[in-house]
Amino acid sequence: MVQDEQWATDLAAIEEQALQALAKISDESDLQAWRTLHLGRSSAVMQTFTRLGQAPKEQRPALGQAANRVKQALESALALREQALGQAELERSLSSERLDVTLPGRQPHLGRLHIATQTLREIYRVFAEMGFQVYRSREVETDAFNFELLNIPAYHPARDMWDTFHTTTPGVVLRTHTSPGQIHAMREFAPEPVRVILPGMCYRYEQSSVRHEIQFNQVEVLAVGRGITFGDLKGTLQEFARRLFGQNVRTRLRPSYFPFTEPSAEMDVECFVCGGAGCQICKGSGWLEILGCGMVHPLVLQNGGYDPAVYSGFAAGMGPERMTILRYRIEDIRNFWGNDVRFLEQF
Ligand code: FA5
Repeated sequence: MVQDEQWATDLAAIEEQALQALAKISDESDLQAWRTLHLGRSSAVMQTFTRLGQAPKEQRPALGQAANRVKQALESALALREQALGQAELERSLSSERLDVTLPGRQPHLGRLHIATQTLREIYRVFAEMGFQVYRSREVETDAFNFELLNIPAYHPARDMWDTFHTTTPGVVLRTHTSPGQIHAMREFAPEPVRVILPGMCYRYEQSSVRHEIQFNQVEVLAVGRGITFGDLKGTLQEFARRLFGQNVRTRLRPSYFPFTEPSAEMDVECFVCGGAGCQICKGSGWLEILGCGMVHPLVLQNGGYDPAVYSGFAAGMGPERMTILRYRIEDIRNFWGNDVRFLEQF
């Protein structure tokens, strides 16, 4: 009986000590340590089961029950504590990470089309409406396509019109204009009619300035077929200008010279800034030059595979960046490819 009492006192002490320690625990890792210490294999309560064998036989069932009660009491106290800690952790994270769904959303940073691409797309749209398709031609060309086949022989002074980037391969250049694409397109389509625009980057070994870049886009226009006249050239380009700049825009053609067109001309539009009165942008003339053009030279037609006695055609070449700086009064053409987002974000 005395031994029995001693066991009961021991168990009560074990339970009390464990519960006191449990009450002080406030985080998950301490809880795990408590589990090992008070319910693990070497814990006092589990040791009691091991020691049961030493007790008198008739006392063993009562002692076993008492030890079991303490073990269960500790387990359920642990479960309650775990639950309470979990709840406290949930409340803490809910209050610290609270989402206010009524706050305005954060705008994602939207990219935009480059201003040159915007102008190019407008030009594509207008020519598509007039039945012209886009024809892509290469940026690295042979001397033959960039010059010779366009009626600009090696000795010809007109070569000075195009300052050229030569590559380390003799006879291979970066195209100085989109006109060599005329020969590629004609050779592909001959003897069928051609109605294409050829957009793309061109390169010139020039001193860059507010109006000149060493790389810039051009859009070439080419129509070849039977009975095409200078009237078709004028009508098409005038209509293009109206659709791009507005129905009331006035245009004029001035005689000019290009070795691959005869006759050749340049087209001006009335200055958008002063409406023709004369200002700084148009240098007082009231007009802005937007493109070079002319009737395809018979030699060029022949080089493209068309008999000039039967076929004729017109061609034009314009600079979208130049047109854009005039339209938006941009001070320096070098902004286009200078990669300054403050400039690009304005459009
Ligand atoms: C030519 O390059 C001719 N191939 C155009 C042509 C095509 C005429 C078909 C007749 C028939 P030009 O060198 O003028 O011509 O250039 C045409 C346009 O390209 C210019 O009006 C201008 O808008 C643009 N351009 C020329 N050089 C530069 C440059 N350095 N920087 C930016 N734009 C330029």
